[in-house]
Amino acid sequence: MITLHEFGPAFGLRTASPFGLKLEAYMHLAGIPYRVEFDGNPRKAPKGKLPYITDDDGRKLGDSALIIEHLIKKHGDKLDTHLTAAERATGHALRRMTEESLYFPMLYSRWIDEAGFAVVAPVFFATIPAPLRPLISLVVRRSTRSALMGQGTGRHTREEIYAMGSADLKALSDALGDKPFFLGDEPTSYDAAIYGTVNNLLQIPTGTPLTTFARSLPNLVAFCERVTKRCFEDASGATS
Ligand SMILES: N[C@@H](CCC(=O)N[C@@H](CS)C(=O)NCC(=O)O)C(=O)O
Repeated sequence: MITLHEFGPAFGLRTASPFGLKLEAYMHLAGIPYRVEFDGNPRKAPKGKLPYITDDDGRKLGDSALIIEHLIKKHGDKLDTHLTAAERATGHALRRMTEESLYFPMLYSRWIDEAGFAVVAPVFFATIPAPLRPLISLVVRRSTRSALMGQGTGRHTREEIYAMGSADLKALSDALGDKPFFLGDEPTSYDAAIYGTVNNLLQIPTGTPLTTFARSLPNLVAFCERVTKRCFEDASGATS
């Protein structure tokens, strides 16, 4: 069975990582069995980032998009075969916007914004011995700040960063409209990807303008509830 290595649960999320949650949703929707091993250290991962998988044959694979490509080759394409080329293009653009644009304001809201960090740090660092927490906070925040500077988002003001993230959220909400899923009545791999990031944003009460704006978009909130229900709740309503 596949082992998914990802950051641990927090704030009611199965994993506080957008890309781990995306893979969990994808494998649930595609009916691919897996087990989870929680890991807090990306340095052991094949690409230095979490999540990664260890497949049945012991092979380790990093990057959620490459992992899904691998799963499709191995298990068949369970979610997207009915989509037209134009629908795939739309899904691709929305997924890229979510993962390569919206993700960075979300990262900023957790790690750099003092308001967000005050909420996440006690939970994310709960298992780290108290005397080590200040040092770990410093190291993680410094590396996140440097990643955000390199990518570009970190060069903007707080207001600009949240305006950019909110514009992405508004575009997602408008693209979804009143459909149950982004490309119609049934969930696709693109829904799994968008869900991973948006639900991470919605569930963590950072109190930042980005989270507040996300929570003001009823169709995106309902979309995430729908995917959670479809993937992780049994008939009694209990969450697995
Ligand atoms: N493109 C990768 C992104 C993975 C990623 O950014 N993971 C973050 C956590 S959400 C990480 O491991 N960060 C730790 C680091 O960069 O050191 C994917 O789709 O899996």
